Amino acid sequence: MLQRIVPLLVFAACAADDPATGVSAAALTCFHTSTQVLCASGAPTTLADGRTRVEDFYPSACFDGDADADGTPDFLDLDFLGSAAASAPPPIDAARCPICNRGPGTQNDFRLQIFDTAAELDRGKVYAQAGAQLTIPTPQGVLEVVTTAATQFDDGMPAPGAEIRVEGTIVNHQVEATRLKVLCPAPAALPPKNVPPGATPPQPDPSTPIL
Ligand SMILES: [Ca+2]
Repeated sequence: MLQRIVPLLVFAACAADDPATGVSAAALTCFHTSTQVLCASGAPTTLADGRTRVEDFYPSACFDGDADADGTPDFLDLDFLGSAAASAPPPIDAARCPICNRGPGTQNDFRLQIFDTAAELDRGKVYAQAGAQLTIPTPQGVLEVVTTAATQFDDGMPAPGAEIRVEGTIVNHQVEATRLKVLCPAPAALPPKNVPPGATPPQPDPSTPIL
């Protein structure tokens, strides 16, 4: 019996974080600004600002994995859902990018229903924001959502990194939101000066508009 237990203990010790520091291996370090989410590759210690700097700004700055090594962090990656890596619990790291568990489905679970010109996005993640326009990645491309003076906002305002629910009408290849609910708010926006020069926005694949 002991022989069966020992290998498990060894595995657990390898997979767990260093209890002395709470640090786990991170493929990417991500930064939330008022217009987009940007990520830098590599271990946190290779960043000019260092891990302590990231922890100071958490969750606006956070560490994350990249299970399929496509440059998009797990917390934003639609491909990550359903993968073998997704079924394993993520490493425990105090500065790991937050996971959104509110609303229908699970994080990264993109859900869009279209009936004629009516659109209902049950769950989507805001990648980028330009004024009233929000860019949401989907498995087939990107969805553009635009808010207006008539949009009813529930539970806060959307921003890059937020998980949202939208009801609206398709107008000019965009979903004009009549109602927008924030399932999980975005972290506070970092000033651009706090983002390392090497950080770049994850590129949705494909990146073509779906409407
Ligand atoms: Ca990825």
